[in-house]
Amino acid sequence: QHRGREQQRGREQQRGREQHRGREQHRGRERIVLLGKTGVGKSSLGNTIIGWKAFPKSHGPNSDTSGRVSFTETVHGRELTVVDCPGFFDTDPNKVSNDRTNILGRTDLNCAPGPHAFLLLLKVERYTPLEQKVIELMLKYFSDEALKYTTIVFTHGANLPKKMKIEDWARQNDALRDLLEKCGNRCHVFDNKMWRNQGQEDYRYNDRQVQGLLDTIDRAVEANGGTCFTSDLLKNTTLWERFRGAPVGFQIAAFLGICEFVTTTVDMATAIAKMQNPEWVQDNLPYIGVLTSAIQYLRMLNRLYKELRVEQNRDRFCTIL
Ligand SMILES: Nc1nc2c(ncn2[C@@H]2O[C@H](COP(=O)(O)OP(=O)(O)O)[C@@H](O)[C@H]2O)c(=O)[nH]1
Ligand SMILES: [Mg+2]
Repeated sequence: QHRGREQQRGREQQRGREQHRGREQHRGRERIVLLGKTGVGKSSLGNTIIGWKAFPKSHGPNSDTSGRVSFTETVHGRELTVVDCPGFFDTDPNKVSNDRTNILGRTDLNCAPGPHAFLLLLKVERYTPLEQKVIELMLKYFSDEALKYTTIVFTHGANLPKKMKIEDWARQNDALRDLLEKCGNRCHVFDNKMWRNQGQEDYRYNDRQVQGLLDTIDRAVEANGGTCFTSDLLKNTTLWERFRGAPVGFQIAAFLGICEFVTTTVDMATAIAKMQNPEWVQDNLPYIGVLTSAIQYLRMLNRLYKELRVEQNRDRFCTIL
């Protein structure tokens, strides 16, 4: 019995050490990506987090892409790399591909092998249908996997009614509530201008919110098995697993591609057989007939698919994270 207890204690110690080591590993360096419309306060939040004016403020409504995009600083005992992604979510859907190279380029360069957290920035303001549209757009961009790493951060916290917590404020709006739930209800509020100094309330003080935010990120990273986010392409999955995880449209297209290959081959085989041995073709006409109908059917499917693709290109939304 005594030995049993010893073994149990040994196991617990081992588990504790492993957990500790896991935490240490990602505490070593956390990579955070800031996302949101121009003017929402990304650069300001970056500065609030790292504690000095590193990121330049944007002037005017045009998205600014100049200036350094990442800074590394020790904050509350963690080494943080904060990456600013200017101009994301400002643009119309037609520019999605530009944004895509923009964000993936930046996160790849500064965030290898991947970020630990996406901070999706929104303002505390009245939500008009236009803002709701932006939220819908954000949800379109983010895969479920990326949402597991996402925390919503509200800026302009001074607009938050007195004594109200940000969660309660956000839940009043359907689109925000939906977004919040998809992000595991992770959300924080800052006011990059007004909450710089400790006030009467801890809640309305940026430094406290930074601490809370970093804890939230830690918890999310832990829940995600201590790993950072990597896009599906980087994951070590078999071709079959990838195919199974692909959108249905892709699966159908791939299937039709294989069909097209088979139909061409059967067409060719029949033509060769006709040349080499017309009698054999005559004898097997019923079978060849069945094959030919099947081919025609597949061709029709393929035509349908091509039309579908034109339709798809018209609306070029895609999940990019
Ligand atoms: N009152 C207030 N102003 C803010 C806040 N965050 C940013 N700003 C201001 O909003 C403007 C745009 O901020 P910036 O950080 O450059 O936005 P970015 O384009 O998302 O990087 C600047 O004039 C900031 O001073 C905030 O929380 N409260
Ligand atoms: Mg900026």
